[in-house]
Amino acid sequence: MKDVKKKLMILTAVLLLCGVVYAKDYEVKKKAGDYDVNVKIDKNPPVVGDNNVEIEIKDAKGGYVTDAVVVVEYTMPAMPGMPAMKYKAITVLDGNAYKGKINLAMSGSWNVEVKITKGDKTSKAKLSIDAQ
Ligand SMILES: [Cu+2]
Repeated sequence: MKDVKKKLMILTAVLLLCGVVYAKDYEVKKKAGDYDVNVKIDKNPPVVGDNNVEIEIKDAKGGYVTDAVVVVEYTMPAMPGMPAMKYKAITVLDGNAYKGKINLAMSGSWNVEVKITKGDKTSKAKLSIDAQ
């Protein structure tokens, strides 16, 4: 009896360990004008509800851009029984990354636009995510 418990505990530990190893962030690299944009979402795949987003932006020289205003717009086109949805999330700079939260109202494909404004210039990175 004790042996079975021990085996179960080891099995659980192995499963937990695997979970930790494979629970990777959802990550996409995109170009926005001259910028290299790296978008990370803490859920993989992104989920219906809250998802934390982390955005790193590098200029053409490879340096972090930390003085921009970064907004995330996410939309879903109209579908039968559902009007088009459009939301906006602001981000706050933390270290070298802009952090924000997007709340996906339903599962399916969302168009995400990262708008980077510096001075009077706005650059956009577009991606699409599939919420589960
Ligand atoms: Cu929808």
